[in-house]
Amino acid sequence: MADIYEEAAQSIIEADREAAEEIAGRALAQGIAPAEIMSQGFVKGIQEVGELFESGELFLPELMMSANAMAGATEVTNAALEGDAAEAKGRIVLGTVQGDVHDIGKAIVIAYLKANGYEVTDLGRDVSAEVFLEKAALIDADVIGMSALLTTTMEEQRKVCRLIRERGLPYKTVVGGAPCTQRWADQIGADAYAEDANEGVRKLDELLGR
Ligand code: B1M
Repeated sequence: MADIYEEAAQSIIEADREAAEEIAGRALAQGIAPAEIMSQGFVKGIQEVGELFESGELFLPELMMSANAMAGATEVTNAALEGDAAEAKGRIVLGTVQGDVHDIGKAIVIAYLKANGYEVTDLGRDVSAEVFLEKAALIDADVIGMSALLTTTMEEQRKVCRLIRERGLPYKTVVGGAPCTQRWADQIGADAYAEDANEGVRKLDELLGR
């Protein structure tokens, strides 16, 4: 079993999308849960790539190719997570904040929420505070979810929370992404922080009393 996790991580490090998709499919066929092959395999790979990038051993074009391989693996595992809930547990709009294009983690969170009975509207990436609020109003959302991967773009989460308070809007807020913490969520007045996709589902269940 450990071998396939190692292979998964390696396919991301080698930026081999074809291999990543094949390994994801093989893992699912072997009965490994989508969450398991993601967290024990592919995510380990992209984390290592991030570290290599940070230490200057890897450059942006290579990082982009690894991200592309990661997107391939995510598509395969997310497809296995499609939910068929008869009645939605709640309505969520979720996007990556303005100035930020990191959306791999967001795609995983969305798949988990859908698989667990939530109706999710994906706002995409580089989403401004006003667009979060407009779209939330449009679908009468219960929750606004915001993903931020850069220390510079986290501030956008604060902005959305502030506008909600200033305008007296009814939405709950959940924040996530690598630089975010519970402390940050408390500081900006977000209703919840989720470290990963599983916790995202758990926090929403708690927030909405499900
Ligand atoms: Co970028 N990048 N990147 N990058 N990139 C990071 C974030 C970085 C930490 C890498 C590093 O230096 N070690 C660093 C940020 C440093 C900082 O701010 N402190 C960085 C940088 C600097 C940059 C650029 C500025 C590089 C440049 O241009 N010089 C640039 C910025 C572009 C922009 O956004 N404006 C950039 C670009 C890119 C790519 C486009 C090449 C690519 C993204 C492709 C894409 O997403 N489509 C990329 C990637 C892949 C990364 C790393 C390597 C991996 C991110 C990832 O996908 N992780 C990343 C290093 C790292 O994070 N270790 C890095 C896997 C994913 C499953 O995890 O996204 O954390 P994550 O999501 C998790 C949880 O966080 C949580 O659940 C998810 C699933 O478990 N979660 C939520 C996330 N959102 C949530 C929302 C929720 C709940 C939970 O509810 C609302």
